[in-house]
Amino acid sequence: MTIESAEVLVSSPGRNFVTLRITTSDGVTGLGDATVNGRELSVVSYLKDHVVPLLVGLDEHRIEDTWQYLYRGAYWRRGPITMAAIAAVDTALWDIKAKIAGLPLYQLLGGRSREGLLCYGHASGADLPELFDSIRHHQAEGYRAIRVQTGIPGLPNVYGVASSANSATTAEGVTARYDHEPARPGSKPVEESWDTRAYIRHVPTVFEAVRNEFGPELPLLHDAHHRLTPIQAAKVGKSLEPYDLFWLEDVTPAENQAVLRRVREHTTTPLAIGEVFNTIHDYRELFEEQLIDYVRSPITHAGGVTGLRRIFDYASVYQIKSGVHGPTDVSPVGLAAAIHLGIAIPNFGIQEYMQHSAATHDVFQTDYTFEGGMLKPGEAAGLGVEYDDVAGAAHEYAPAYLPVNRLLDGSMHDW
Ligand code: EZ4
Ligand code: CO
Repeated sequence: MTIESAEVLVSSPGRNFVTLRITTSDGVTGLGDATVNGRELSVVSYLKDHVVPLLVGLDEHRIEDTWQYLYRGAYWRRGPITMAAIAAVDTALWDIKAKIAGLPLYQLLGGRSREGLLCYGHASGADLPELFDSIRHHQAEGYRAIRVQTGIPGLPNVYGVASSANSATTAEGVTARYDHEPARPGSKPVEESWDTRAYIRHVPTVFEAVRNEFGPELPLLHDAHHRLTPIQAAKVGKSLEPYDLFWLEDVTPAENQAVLRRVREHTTTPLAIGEVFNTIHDYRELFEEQLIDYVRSPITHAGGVTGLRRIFDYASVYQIKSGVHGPTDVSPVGLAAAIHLGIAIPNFGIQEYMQHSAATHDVFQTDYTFEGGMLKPGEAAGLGVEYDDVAGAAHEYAPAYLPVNRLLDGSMHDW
């Protein structure tokens, strides 16, 4: 059998998703997620104009060879657009292979290594009462690990905090108060503000209050979202040590990896990095010098199941664990693939899970479950995701950008 066709499906059930569907000459279909939040159409073109024509006629079982063909064959290596396109092809081919085998994908990846994937959700609040309310709301939904982000006194709007702009009532009539995921429809990015000194003063007081209210056991996470210099990162890591974080994420932009040594010399707070990384090469220094504890890359942005599994195997040599990115801009296809991989690998750490909207699940019907704070794959053959063409076509692409970030004097800063 061979690959007969491949279609690039764009749908926007509240946010934009790019999905690749490959069909074999026997009529077996497979899905892959190619969504790059805020830059979606560049992957659509990469796939439609440059990848789909190459796929037709290939043996759908040759997953590794197809990966190498697209990676080495592009000549222009790495990068989020290329690696998302390769990820979509790779995931769709794994979906097809597992469907042909009549097995859920995780069985082809070695079978179960655990009962379910411990997940964390995103709690946030402009102030402490709102934050506590959000943490309780997440606990009531079953979450057993929680990311904490709050407003900072003096700053009008900050990353990770649900704001009035995105707490509007959705098409389904649900008030998405805590679904902050930030690419907002519109022709220009929203502007957020930042003051590093105010953040450094405020963040330990938040974790002290949360520990006092919720006790020592609850695993807590926090995302610094690439905003600190190494010495500032060291200071924040140190100041949070008494509150025993599960991890502190993206402390610096991490383009300068060697300097993370300085952060490590100063703090034992575990570090998670990599949601914007896309290849195994991006992790070499971080792994070999044991500069991080958790790997953040998702299947969608790191070359698919094949790319991410290789990264996790490499990480395991250094006792580094998975902590896969799972915001709502990774589609249910990308999330399902992460669940199959996460249930199978030996070095699973935690899975981020923000929960997609009902409108998103009308387009992507999934068989994974979330219960007692754990995600579990379903038992359908393949990835266990069906794409509904009618529901998908009802939501046209709408331009949307991630916010940009400025310091109080107007300078551009990392978002
Ligand atoms: O900003 O997914 O840990 N989660 C994050 C996310 C990212 C968005 C970018 O598309 O940092 O909120
Ligand atoms: Co993050």
